[in-house]
Parts: sequence; C-alpha cells; structure tokens
Amino acid sequence: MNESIHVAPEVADALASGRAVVALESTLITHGLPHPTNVETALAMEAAVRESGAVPATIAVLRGKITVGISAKDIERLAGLPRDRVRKCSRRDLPIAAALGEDASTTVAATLIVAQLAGIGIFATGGIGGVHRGHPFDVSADLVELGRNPVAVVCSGAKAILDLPLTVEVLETQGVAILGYMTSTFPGFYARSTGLPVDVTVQTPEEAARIIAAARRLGTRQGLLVAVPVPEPDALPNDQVERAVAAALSEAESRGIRGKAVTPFLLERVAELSGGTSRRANISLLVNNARVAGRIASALCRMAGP
Ligand code: PSU
Ligand code: MN
Repeated sequence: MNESIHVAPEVADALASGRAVVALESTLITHGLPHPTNVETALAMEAAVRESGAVPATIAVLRGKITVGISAKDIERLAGLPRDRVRKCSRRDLPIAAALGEDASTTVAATLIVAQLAGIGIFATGGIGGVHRGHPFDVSADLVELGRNPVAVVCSGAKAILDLPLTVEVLETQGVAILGYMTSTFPGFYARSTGLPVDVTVQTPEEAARIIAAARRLGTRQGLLVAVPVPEPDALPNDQVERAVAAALSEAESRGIRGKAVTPFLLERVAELSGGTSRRANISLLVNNARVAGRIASALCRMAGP
C-alpha cells in the first residue's frame, strides 16, 4: 500500500476481506453545498452506502494526511471550514496540501487517484466536471483522471453548468464508457435527461457489475461512468435549468470568475436563482447515487464469490 495514504481500519478490513467498499468525495462538502446541508448530505450518503451493504470511504486530506474513510467528526470539521480558505484538491494540488499539512477536500479527479491507489473500484458523486461552456480549453481534470484510473464512477452525468455535448465527446476520447442506469440517455444532473445517447443501458446493479468486472478482467486502465438520473420527484425541467444556468454563467463572466472557483460559484448562483429547487435535486441525486453505488459494489462482491 502507498505510504502516503492512510486508510481507516474499517475500510482496510473490508478491503482485505473482499467486502464491498464505495469511495465518496469531499469537495461537495467544502465547496458544493452550504453548511449544514453539506454535513447532513455527506452523512446521508454514507448511510445510503451502508444500507446497500457496502462500507463508505469518504476521502479527504486531514492535516496533510491523505485519508480514505474519514470520520463523522472529520466530515463536520471540513464542512465548517470557510470555503475560500480550504484547498479544493485536484491531481496537481494533492502534494501541496500534503506537504503543507492542510485540511483539504478532494475533487472527483483527486478522489479517483486516491481510490485507485487504495484498491477501491467504485465511487459515487453528484456530477463530474467537464468542458466549460464557451471555454473549450477549460476542461475539468475529472475527465482526464477518468481516462487514467480504473474506477467506476456513479453520477448523474456532468454538472448542468457545463457544455454537455462536448463533455461526452471528451469522455469518448478518454475511452470512458457511459452506462445509462435505467435510462437510454445521458442524465442532465438537475434534469433527468440531456437527450444525448449513452453507450449501453443497464437495468440492474448486476448488469452494471458485469460490465465493470469485464473491464477489470481486460485490465485496460480507464474508468467508466454509471449515469443515474436524479429521482423523478426532485428533478427539474430542462428549460428551468437552462434559464438559471444562462443567468449564472453571464454573471460569472462579468465578474471575471476563473479557474477552480467557477464551478462552486455557478452551483451557488443556480441554487439562488432556482429558489433552492436545484439544491434539493442535487442532494437527492447525491444520496441516490451513493445507494446505487453500494448496490453495484455489493453485486460485484457476490459475483466474485466468498
Ligand atoms: N458533484 C456535486 N457537487 C460538487 C461536485 C460534484 O454534486 O461540488 C464537485 C466534484 O468534486 C467535482 C468538482 O470534481 O465539483 C468539479 O470541479 P471543476 O469543475 O473545477 O473540475
Ligand atoms: Mn476548470
């Protein structure tokens, strides 16, 4: 095991005995949701993973230690840190946070790297990063790491603030298959569908697990996406999402928001502009994705046998 990574005893035991484990990221705690919704949602995601028979492993950097399976206390501590003072770690930031002894969160990109190093093959989040609208060279490192790390990411597509057709193109370039979970179209994060096609539709956790197992046997190094639409009762209509996203984007442009600040700013503004309905959708899809990831991880363990 990589010496720079600390794995909590419960997670280490589960991995050693071949039990199901699901990785969870921490940027949604520090930058994706406001306090105390962030704590509640992170804990609800862990509970959903447990209910589906798997062990949750929320990943973050704690006082410089890259940790797999942080405690509820640590989740609360991270959640209470001021957003502008906590580092949102992508691949490039991990060594900085580690060397400076910081408390920091991990994005999808960094969580993929750490999960892979720890031997965890399933990971749940809300929406991955992607290609930004009007900025085709602002491409989230999430897409690059998906191409490099053999981990299945359960998500509701990419965040609606992005250029989704271009994001799907880059996923194709990176060799990342999209499995539509009970859907034949790529989900639109707050909305159930973008109308873009997926590579294959799966109807059950077992069907998803079979494809993930085949990828592992083949030994190709890329990840794949299991794309799960937001639960129907909390979904927003596409036109409502588009109106809020367009307004938030033009504000970000005029305020000159750049780099890693773009996504947190847009999520926050869309939530305000939608009267909180986008946030409700975001929480709902996060918890649902954690549940689905737990079921797929459990199905993979059953396939592997005792
Ligand atoms: N999913 C959510 N909320 C979030 C994120 C995902 O529902 O805040 C985070 C993930 O950590 C993802 C990051 O990696 O947003 C994308 O940031 P960027 O666009 O700067 O790569
Ligand atoms: Mn970016």
